[in-house]
Amino acid sequence: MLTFHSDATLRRRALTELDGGQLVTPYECPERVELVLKHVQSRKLGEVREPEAFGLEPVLAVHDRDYVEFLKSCWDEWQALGREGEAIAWIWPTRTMPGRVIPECIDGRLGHYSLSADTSICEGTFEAAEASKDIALSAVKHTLTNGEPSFGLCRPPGHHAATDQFGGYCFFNNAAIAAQYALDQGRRRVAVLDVDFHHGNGTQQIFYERDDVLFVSLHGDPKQCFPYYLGHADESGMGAGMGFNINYPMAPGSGFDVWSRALDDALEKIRELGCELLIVSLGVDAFENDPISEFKLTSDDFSELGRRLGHAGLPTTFLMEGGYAVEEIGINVVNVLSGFDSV
Ligand code: FKS
Ligand code: ZN
Repeated sequence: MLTFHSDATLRRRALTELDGGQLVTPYECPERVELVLKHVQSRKLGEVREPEAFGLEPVLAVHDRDYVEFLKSCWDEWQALGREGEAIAWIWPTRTMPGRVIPECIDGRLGHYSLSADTSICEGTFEAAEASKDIALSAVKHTLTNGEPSFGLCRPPGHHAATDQFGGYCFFNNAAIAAQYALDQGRRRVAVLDVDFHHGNGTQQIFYERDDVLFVSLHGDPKQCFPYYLGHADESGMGAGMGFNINYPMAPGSGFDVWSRALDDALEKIRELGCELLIVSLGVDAFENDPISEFKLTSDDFSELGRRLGHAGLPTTFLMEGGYAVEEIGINVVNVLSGFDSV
């Protein structure tokens, strides 16, 4: 299977993440990419290619222009003010203070355009996010033109990014951008299957009222797990999108027995609803030793996941999302991809 990768994804090296009341070195670090790449190469998965540059047009097909402009200028504005640390939101429009007017001050805009305080904006963030979406677009373009599966080694990840909000380590929603691109290239219905431990709230929000993208997510129950405020089983879409959003929240501690039943059900729905392309939001943080997640999948379970995806028989693009048990993320990602290729 072809892998798309760019060193530009390494340009974001954030120093701070708010975690348990402390500022820690972020879990979502550039070493993640290097580890996955190492295993892609050592296990001879296939050729590694540089992405093509697609510009911002496909980004603007799913994200608001003011949001993209904010991401582009935020770090320079922050630095021009002489702020010492990284740009982190600390106040938000909330239920009692909905924020009718977008503030002018950078602190107010950081809250407006974000959903969590775990994600700083720093030097290189915008450039890495641009590379990440180019990787996703190059991977999906390859699958669309050649019918072959592909793997986009995206970083930063994307599935928490909504039309105009960043957070959960995500800035551009790579899977949503790739799905929209496939529609613009003539596909009529695309499935995004999100197997990351965390609910893909951004992807859900972007397509919630549409029937041309089926969003299906397996994740930790938001009653206990990030992002807490979206991802419940009764969120099934709205208007034309009714029935085209399917959530499988599962209790922390769930293993492959429970998880794979949800997977089989998800694949059945994807088949029934006539999807022409499968985009997999491939987080491997459902792994038993992941430091920030709570499912119990083993490395062998990831191979079985790959095989079951292969049996679905659809043109498939894999896009990297989360996964933090650093040494094992490469093993688990390549297990999925080789399991898929073995079918
Ligand atoms: C406290 C933990 C805050 C929340 C987890 C973010 C998960 C991100 C992810 C993605 F794929 F997007 F990377 N962080 N500091 O794994 O879903
Ligand atoms: Zn995750």
